[in-house]
Amino acid sequence: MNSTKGRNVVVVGTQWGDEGKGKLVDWLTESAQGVVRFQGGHNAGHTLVINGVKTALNLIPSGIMRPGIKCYIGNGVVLSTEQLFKEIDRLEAIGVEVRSRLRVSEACPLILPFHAALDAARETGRETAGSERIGTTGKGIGPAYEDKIARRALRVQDLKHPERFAEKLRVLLDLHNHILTTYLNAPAIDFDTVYASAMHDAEKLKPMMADVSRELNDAHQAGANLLFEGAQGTLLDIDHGTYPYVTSSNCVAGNAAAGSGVGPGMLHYILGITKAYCTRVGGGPFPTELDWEKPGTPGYHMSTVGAEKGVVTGRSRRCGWFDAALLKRSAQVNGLTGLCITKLDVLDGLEELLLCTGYELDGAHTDILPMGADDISRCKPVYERLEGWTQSTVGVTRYEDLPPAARLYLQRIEHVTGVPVAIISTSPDRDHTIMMQ
Ligand code: 2SA
Ligand code: MG
Repeated sequence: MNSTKGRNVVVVGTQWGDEGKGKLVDWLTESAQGVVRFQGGHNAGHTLVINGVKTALNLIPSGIMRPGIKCYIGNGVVLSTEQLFKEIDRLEAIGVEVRSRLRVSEACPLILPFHAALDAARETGRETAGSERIGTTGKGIGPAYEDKIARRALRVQDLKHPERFAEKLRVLLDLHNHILTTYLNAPAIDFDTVYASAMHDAEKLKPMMADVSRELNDAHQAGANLLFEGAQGTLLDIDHGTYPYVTSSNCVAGNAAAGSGVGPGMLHYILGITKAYCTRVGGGPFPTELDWEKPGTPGYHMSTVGAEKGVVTGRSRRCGWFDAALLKRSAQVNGLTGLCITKLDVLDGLEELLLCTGYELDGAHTDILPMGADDISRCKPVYERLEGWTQSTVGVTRYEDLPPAARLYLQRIEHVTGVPVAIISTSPDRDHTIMMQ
């Protein structure tokens, strides 16, 4: 996949996030020299387990856990310097050197305290108006991207110029304080506090500020293997997801190029990280959702055995059967080269497995997830029944050692989605991974 020089891999989530991208990026980093984040922000929660020790990352690329690997935060990421330094301190406290290895694009839009305030107030506003909450992480991601698109955002490069920063901040804060106090019934944010804290972080960030686009292109020219680490998942993509129940960035593979400043020709292998069942945190339609709160049910099994809790917010994730028709959409919009099936071991012990191969929508059959929440919420899944397996698959590292029913399950996924399974993960541990030939 990336063992040849100059071969770059994009790792994307194919469902609603939390497919296990962090583990795979860390694992693939063995044959890479650089890891790049290209969208999202500290709403991401990437968990890695190395020698039994668990580390959760939000903003910093998962490659940081391997000594010597360069890590890049591309222009497509919305950056909170406050969160970045919290994460750096946390990592440095456990002996991981970050500052000398991390490069942050000067073009990243900043997440500032009023973004989180707007995020929270908008969610409350939706509820008050009788709409369902989006179920955001409350980190200010959406409002920060709104400022970027409206061409008024403060960016990392503005931190180098205190006067320019103050001027732009004043305008932005006036606008948002007006919205907060007039329409959202929330208190105003104080200019001096935001400014002082940004200027304090600016000094610490300066040595890491970089022209990431240029550095990535140079590294590629020099023969480096790069890994592009997606956050969230395809069905949370602002265009291709279950709109409006989505995040505010493009999570699909194509954005690895735009969100980091490289050409699409530099993306050689698109690896779709896919959980062996489905989960979703936050609101929005989920055709194969099960009752995951009732003990003794398959949904409860997935929720408890899979420890399905949000890394950032601690919210319970909703659980359901594998949706191959959703995967078909994902394969299409990402141009997937191969799948990596994660958490297969969570299904151990389930008597029967249901696999969604299409839907009934308004009296007609469709074999691919339609676009947008309104149509998706009317989809009734059509299932194929498969036998489960009783043996444990935890820690299996050879395909031949998987129970025949587990192999059949994987083969059905390949067949229905049309994408080959390249990797199988059988526990959160770095080494519990099957690589297909
Ligand atoms: P936001 O905060 O504006 O990006 O929220 C919009 C939607 O995107 C979903 N979202 C996520 N879904 C899964 N995992 C995410 N990261 C954390 C994790 C989430 C957590 O890894 O567990 O801890 O709750 C993530 N980030 C955003 C979100 O739920 C909304 O549906
Ligand atoms: Mg996560």
